Amino acid sequence: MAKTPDTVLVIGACGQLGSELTLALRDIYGGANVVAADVAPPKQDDLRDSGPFEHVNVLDTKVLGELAAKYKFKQIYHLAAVLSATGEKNPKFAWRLNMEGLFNVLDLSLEQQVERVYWPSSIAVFGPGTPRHNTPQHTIMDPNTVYGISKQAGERWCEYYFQKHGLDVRSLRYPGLIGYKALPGGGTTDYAVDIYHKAIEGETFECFLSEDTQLPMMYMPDALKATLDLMHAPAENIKVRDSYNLSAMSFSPEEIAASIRKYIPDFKIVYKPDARQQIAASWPQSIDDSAAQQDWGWKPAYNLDAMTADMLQNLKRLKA
Ligand code: AKB
Repeated sequence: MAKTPDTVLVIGACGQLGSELTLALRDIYGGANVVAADVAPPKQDDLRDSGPFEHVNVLDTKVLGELAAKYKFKQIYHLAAVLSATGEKNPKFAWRLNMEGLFNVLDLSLEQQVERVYWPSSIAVFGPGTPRHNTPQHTIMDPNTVYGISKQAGERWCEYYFQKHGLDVRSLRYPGLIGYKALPGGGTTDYAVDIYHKAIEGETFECFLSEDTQLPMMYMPDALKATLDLMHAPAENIKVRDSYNLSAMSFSPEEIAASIRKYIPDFKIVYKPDARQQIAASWPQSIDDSAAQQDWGWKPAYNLDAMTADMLQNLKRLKA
């Protein structure tokens, strides 16, 4: 007998990660089986035209319940969150959206017997007391942004729902994510996306971090691969039930600028660090992801120069 395809819900489907992950999931499960949900409709034609969209605020449990009754989801990817820099502007709202949103999804998943849940964590769970180089999977975690605090608490709740209720919830601690299809919003690592856009437009880039601020980063195709590999791994391989460290590359603004100059020699960057500098200074510079390598075979494909070549080529094509 043919297997019924999984129905999948992506909450936060129009964001930087969501818009690409939704398309990748539609390739796997079929467009009609992957419901994109967000507070505003998709801007990208391919996302709008490839499957259903539902207007959803993750704080609205009534709408979430109606949606689950209508589609009978087997998997939920809950990506909606207020990121690090925006969170500092309205900490109470960031806490409410990030925590209450997670509880709503976890409880809905239990009620509706959803088989598998994905929820992203971040390097923001680490703080000034964390070892900054090759940060281990288990170590001191003293986040000092509301975003980081909500991600750390969320990790504990994911593990709790797994231990107490058997809910198969899985998570990755993403570094800064870089892609050409959608812009990020409100993060400390966003500069590493904006810089490519300015370079292509022939403009000088004003960087809000200082030139030597090293941060862990990842190109979007690797982030998609990691997410799907984690979600498709057999449950017995998933040994970490709070969130996996995940790593691909680390670089500073001056290093990404040098990488861009290999293709655009007259590219210019100036440095005007702002409040985001302090957030970046509290985060790790590099991450030890050996648990992800061992448990489900994680291996990134892109380094800085490979990412730069691909980003510039695709942005040139899109802006032509
Ligand atoms: C941010 O900068 O807030 C995010 C993150 C590292 O989680 N990109």
